Amino acid sequence: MSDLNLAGTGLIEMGHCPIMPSDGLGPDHGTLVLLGPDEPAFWPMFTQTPEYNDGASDPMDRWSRRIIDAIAARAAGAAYYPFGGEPFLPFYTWALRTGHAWASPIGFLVHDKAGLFASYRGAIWVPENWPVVPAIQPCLTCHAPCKTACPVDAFAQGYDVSACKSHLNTPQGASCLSDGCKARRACPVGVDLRLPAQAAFHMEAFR
Ligand code: B12
Ligand code: SF4
Ligand code: SF4
Repeated sequence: MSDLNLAGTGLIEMGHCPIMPSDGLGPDHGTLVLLGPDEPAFWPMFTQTPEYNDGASDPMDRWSRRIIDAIAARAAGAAYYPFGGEPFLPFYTWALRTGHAWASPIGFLVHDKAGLFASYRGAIWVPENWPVVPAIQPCLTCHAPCKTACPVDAFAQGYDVSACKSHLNTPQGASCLSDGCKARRACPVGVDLRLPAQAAFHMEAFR
């Protein structure tokens, strides 16, 4: 197996999976390496970047393209992104295929290290076949506090996005906005990795 040499990029490998013809990408063989923030070091590093400080829109997506395009060029691979508008690439499905993320009881992905704060900044395609070594799903031995932590029960049936957003716009929703989704925060996996400022940045973008 090769190494993408991610040192100093602010990113880590969140898992990798074989590419499949049904993925609809150019290449039909090789491996997709999913990249995510190297928390908790990521946030203080990101806030020093030109993209965070230039006042233009979508700073994290622009930063992701700059860094991940460079990693792909170095690896003689190709870069793919979860953002950029429809049609979205199937990152959720790819995450499941890595064996390091699963559908949690509330539907969001849970990762073996990042827990419910799993998120992906991009994926790199490399031509080699990297073996997949699955981890053990943490939910198998958990009493699932994620299921009851949402104050408006937004996960009673699927994910009620409008109930969630309405709550975020009330004074009672301040804690979700400033510290991140209470349901995601209830997950014990990766609890030491999370910085409230990073969660607040994403919640503001979501709202
Ligand atoms: C559209 C979208 C949303 C929509 C969901 C609308 C809906 N009900 O479907 C909205 C805007 C509501 C949303 C919200 C959030 N999202 Co979102 N979203 C996406 C996005 C861009 C596209 C999904 C898609 O359509 N894919 C296309 C299909 C073809 O791909 P697929 O993998 O085969 O699709 C599977 C999933 O869509 C899944 N699925 C179906 N319905 C839902 C609903 C939810 C909520 C989830 C998680 C999955 C899911 O089933 C499909 C088949 O397996 C993905 C990125 C991506 N490219 O996939 C992120 C993504 C799923 N979201 C993500 C995140 C981080 C969030 C937020 C937490 C943002 C935030 N605050 O940081 C919020 C949730 C708010 C909260 N309470 O914290 C992460 C995953 C997080 C996780 N742990 O599961 C992703 C992967 C983006 C990333 N860069 O990492 N999101
Ligand atoms: S709180 Fe427990 S059940 Fe819920 S996603 Fe985290 S590990 Fe899984
Ligand atoms: S952000 Fe708050 S209201 Fe929205 S789903 Fe999470 S816990 Fe519920």
